[in-house]
Amino acid sequence: MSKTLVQFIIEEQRNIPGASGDFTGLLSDIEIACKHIAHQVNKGALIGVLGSAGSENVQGETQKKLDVITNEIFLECNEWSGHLAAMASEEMDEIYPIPAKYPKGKYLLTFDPLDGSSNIDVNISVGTIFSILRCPEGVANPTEKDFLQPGTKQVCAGYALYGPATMIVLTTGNGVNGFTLDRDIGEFVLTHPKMNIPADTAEFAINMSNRRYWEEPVQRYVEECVKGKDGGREKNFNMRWVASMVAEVHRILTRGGIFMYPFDTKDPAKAGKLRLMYEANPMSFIVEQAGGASSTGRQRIMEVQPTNLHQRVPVILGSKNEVERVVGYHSGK
Ligand code: AHM
Ligand code: MG
Repeated sequence: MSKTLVQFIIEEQRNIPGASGDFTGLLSDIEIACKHIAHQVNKGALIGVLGSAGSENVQGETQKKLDVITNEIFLECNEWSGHLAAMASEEMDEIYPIPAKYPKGKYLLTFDPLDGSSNIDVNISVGTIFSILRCPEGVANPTEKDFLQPGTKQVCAGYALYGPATMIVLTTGNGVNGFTLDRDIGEFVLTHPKMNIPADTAEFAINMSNRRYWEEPVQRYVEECVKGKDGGREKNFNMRWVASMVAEVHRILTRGGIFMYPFDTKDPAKAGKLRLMYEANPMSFIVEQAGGASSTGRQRIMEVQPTNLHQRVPVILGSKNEVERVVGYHSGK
């Protein structure tokens, strides 16, 4: 019989002295939330959940109905069990302390409940991204500053991909494993053990419509990829852009590639598009654990000291040798 996600985590936790079972319980709640979200995404128009909610999130982005619904699902599935001290979401202005009627736990959870939601109405893959941090020692009522830990402090990071199959891919700092939802038994089962990103690739992903706003190092790198063998590279490159980061990272984990949402001057007030706490850090942890690399172009993403819950960062991640090349261009090589 195939190993289920919960069985996998229980077995992994047995190797950690003093593990209390809290973490296993938390992951099991997250898994249930992802099953609920998969159901909503899967039913789509049949249950009237597509389209705009008519509201904006803290980032000034129009929320889809499913952004709001999936955020509620994540809160509801994770607030009651006593494993968390607080949560923070891309879709909420402030952190969400665990309500007083529930016991509090030792972990903090950050999440983007429905990443790539601009794709939802056109029936293209979307995902959920999450990251687990420890609540600082002695803090009973965490505030925003308790969340501002660099990515290197993450205990676990994962994503759910709602594609042709629904998957959860996660790391606890001991490699990356992928689980596929078997709808016949209602469980995620281990289908992609020890995922590994090849160091070399001939595939890049970037939103080319932003080209005129990029900095010179990214201009140079992409120009070289486009020219391929005619421009000094040893191979020709292919390009993909799904506009769903989860689908993009999953492709890279499966067959390699480089993904970039770099700094651009389109809106100089923003350091990038993607959010450090909900997107960049968890994806960087996963990518590094699979043998890839992740950088802003100037710094390892997981070493960025967060200063704000909703801050944005440039993201360049994927196959190690290509990421290192782009980083090299940023340092003038
Ligand atoms: P979202 O969290 O509002 O969905 O935004 C994040 C998404 C990523 O999944 C994707 O890589 C990027 O935005 C696509 O941006 P663009 O539409 O500029 O190509
Ligand atoms: Mg997002």
